[in-house]
Amino acid sequence: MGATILGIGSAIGFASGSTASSAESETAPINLLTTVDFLQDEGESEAENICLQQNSPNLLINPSFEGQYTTYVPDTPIDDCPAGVCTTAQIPAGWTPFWRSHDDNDDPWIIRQPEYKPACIGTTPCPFPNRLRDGQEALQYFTFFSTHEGGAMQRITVTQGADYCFSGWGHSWSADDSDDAISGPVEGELYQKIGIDPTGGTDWTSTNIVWSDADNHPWGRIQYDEYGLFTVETTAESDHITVFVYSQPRFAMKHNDVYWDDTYLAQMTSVYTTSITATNDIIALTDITETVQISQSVDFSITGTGPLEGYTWTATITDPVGLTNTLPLTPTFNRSSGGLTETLVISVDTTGLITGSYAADVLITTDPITGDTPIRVPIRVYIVEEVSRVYLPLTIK
Ligand SMILES: [Ca+2]
Ligand SMILES: [Ca+2]
Repeated sequence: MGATILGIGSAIGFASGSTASSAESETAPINLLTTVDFLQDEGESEAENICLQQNSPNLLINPSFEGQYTTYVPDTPIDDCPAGVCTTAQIPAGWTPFWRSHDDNDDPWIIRQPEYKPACIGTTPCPFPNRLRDGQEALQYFTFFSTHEGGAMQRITVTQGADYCFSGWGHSWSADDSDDAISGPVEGELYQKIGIDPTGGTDWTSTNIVWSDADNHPWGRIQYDEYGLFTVETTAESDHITVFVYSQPRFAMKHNDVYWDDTYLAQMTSVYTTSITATNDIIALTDITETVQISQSVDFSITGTGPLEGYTWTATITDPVGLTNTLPLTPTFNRSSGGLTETLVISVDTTGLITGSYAADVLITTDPITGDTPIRVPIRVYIVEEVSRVYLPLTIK
């Protein structure tokens, strides 16, 4: 009398599903200001600020450049600041200024140390309301009849491997006249950008830094006279990251003034959704004298928005849930881990098994974890003395 195997197996195909776009790189309409003979990007609207859509607290200290501004005292003395005190750099709490020092071999108007100050000069209401976006102060720095390369930075503790989004609002006033407080008609081609060093370094010249607006110009984009949104995203490669606001004008102007306000650093929420449809149905019926590879396609899909590169899964065998009087089963995998398009095939070898109920669960864990994972796939094998019933669907691959 030959024993009969009623078997269940599973094969899991990982489909990439809809791989939604990552960072929106939509370019806002180009407008020509009537007073400035230069094209500029209006920037994204607040509604498009992806950092605000992450359900994350703002991780920055003093993100709106508020409160008392104090004299910058570098940790190690620098030549630009006699006696180690930078009296012309008045800085809000939480932020550290940076700039390229003047090279004495250059003309005197080339790359000077900017002066830093509160845009509203500590006065409420702000006497220059167009320079304020949020709260009661904004960061202002400028060079007079000269150019600069500089900005401010902040280093923050984060979770290594998580994605972060940094946004900030900025604009500038670049003009060779003081007839009004708007840029042009002669202007200095003043660029702005923001960045993240995913390694947590504080060298603002580091090539590790991921910059916004890099597709426009290495120095960023021009954002004259009214606040525009700058955003950048990256994955933390350390337990710290450093954020930067940056500017550089090409030409010396009487006014090369830069304003920053209302920044936000968010840990980006995983917006993947995963789903798996596995069945407990018996899918094969065979005699023990036949050696069969029992498998079943199980649909596993990942959908949603967000960066999907680097998404991986790992499969492990674990004890079954909710069963008693079963014997342990040891399924085998074609691979125990993989990426989006790599298929997991679970196989069960029934050779030599005596009659009885066998069970194991396979746990599939994804990285990053999504809302529906880990996923538990039950594997059940019943070996009986003889065939008494046939279950459908019958699928043998
Ligand atoms: Ca502010
Ligand atoms: Ca002007």
